[in-house]
Amino acid sequence: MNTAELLVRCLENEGVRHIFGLPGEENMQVLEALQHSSIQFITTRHEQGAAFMADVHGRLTGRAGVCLSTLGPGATNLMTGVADANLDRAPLIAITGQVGTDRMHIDSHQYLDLVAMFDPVTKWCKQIVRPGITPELVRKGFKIAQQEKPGAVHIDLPENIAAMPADGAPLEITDNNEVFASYSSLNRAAELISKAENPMILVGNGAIRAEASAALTEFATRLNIPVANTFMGKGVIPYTHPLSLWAVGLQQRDYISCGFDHADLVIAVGYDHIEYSPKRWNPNGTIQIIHIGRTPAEVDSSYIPKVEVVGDISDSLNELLRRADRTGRPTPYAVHLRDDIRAEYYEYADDHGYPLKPQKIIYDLRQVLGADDILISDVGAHKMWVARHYHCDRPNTCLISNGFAAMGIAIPGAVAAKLIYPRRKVVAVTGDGGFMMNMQELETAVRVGTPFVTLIFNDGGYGLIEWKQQTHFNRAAYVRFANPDFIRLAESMGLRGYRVETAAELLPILKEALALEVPAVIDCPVDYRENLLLSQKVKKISCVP
Ligand SMILES: Cc1ncc(C[n+]2csc(CCOP(=O)(O)OP(=O)(O)O)c2C)c(N)n1
Ligand SMILES: [Mg+2]
Repeated sequence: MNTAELLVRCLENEGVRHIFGLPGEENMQVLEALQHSSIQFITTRHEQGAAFMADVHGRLTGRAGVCLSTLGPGATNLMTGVADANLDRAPLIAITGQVGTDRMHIDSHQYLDLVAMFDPVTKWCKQIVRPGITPELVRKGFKIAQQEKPGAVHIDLPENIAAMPADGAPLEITDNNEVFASYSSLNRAAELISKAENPMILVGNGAIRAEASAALTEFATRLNIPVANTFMGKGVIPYTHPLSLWAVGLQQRDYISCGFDHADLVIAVGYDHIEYSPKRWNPNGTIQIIHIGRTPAEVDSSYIPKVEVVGDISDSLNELLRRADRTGRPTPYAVHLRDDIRAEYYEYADDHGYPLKPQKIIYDLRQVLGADDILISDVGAHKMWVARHYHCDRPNTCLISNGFAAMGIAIPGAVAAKLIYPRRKVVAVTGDGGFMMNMQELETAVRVGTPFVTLIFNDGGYGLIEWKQQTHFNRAAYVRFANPDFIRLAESMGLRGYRVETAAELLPILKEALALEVPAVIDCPVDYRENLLLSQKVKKISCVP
């Protein structure tokens, strides 16, 4: 056995079923070892695609997704997806090939110090400097990547070490690091909850990772406290629940801001500042805060919790339920607010405008996707509309990159989602800009047999930036471009392509495309005049007392 083979055994031991990557001379030993393994190697068309696939794999399963590149340019290509996993708190292991240890000290073809390079975009990075340390290094890497808050880990394998004889075996996995909140923190929090006039719950991605949906829904229902969730907290409580105030996170005021205006206590559950700064909802620091999470609160002048309840989230919520009492305390403002938010959602259900309004596209998408189906959003104006208008019944059914927010994640992400859940419908929603960043992975999708639908919001430009430029400068610059014929492009790679010519066509096209056994691309012209109209509308929101 050589080091590469031992590495592969260690990956099998961690339960790895897929590795996403691109071959190179310096990772050939690993590829060779994978031939004798139960792990499926998915060859991608760009290392960035491989990293995004591992990123989404990690986010959907809670177990680290694994990607592989060669040294130098392969590794630099990998970085964006690795950074995305790190800031989106998705467990990921990035493995890179490297020159031999005999030529790192001199000018060497394609050599870059990859451990130094990955340091700022990972939780931990190490080189395998001796064959025998592989089992410890891999176990430690997975442990760090998967523990709260999860993120990316980089392992560098020099080619001469990879080929050396290796002894040893994978280590036993004993990840058992449960943490429970103290009774004193629970008692103090319960007292605040019992006394508050207008409490509100703000849920973030930590609650999704902790699988705390059931406990949270029970907590909110029994105490009658309304719930808003961040983009990455979607589905933590069913959107049909009478206390659900849907998503918060538009970087300007929105209906939900009225909820915060009324609130005297925010119970933040698994909330992560990276998504939506507390300065946005508590600018003066006047709202009392209870922090409930698996890790202590981040420091922020707008986020100074009265109590930090640090431990397993479901356990904390269940314990709080036994201690807090809000009998006979209704939350009338939440009812008005919910009516306003819902009215706006249904306003566009039958809109016939062409190009289609973003609200209408997303309304139709919700009609064709079931509770367990998965939407993966790219980054741009379309993401804002997905976040605001696509509502979920269950966690992890709408994935939005809102920590790193990298364009280009949706298509590779959809490949990973479909590999994990072949029976669920998967839709990648993307802008025309983000589509062109990683559309080469559509060939990967055809080759590995992951039929999903890519829905392009076609506006001929970098819509979100145009929206912001118009808001700040009253004009736009350098944001327009020309697109290829997306249908012919898709067909040339073996996919089906559709172009939406009227608003009424979208629904039947979506249904047809989702029933196919090959991936499909839908080119949907979008009316982004709605972007500025939304900005104007939210400015005028006045909060009814
Ligand atoms: C990799 C990357 N580059 C640049 C940005 C900055 N950025 C955010 S949204 C956006 C425009 C997105 O355009 P498009 O994909 O067409 O989506 P649209 O906004 O038009 O819906 C840009 C350039 C980013 N988030 N990620
Ligand atoms: Mg665009």
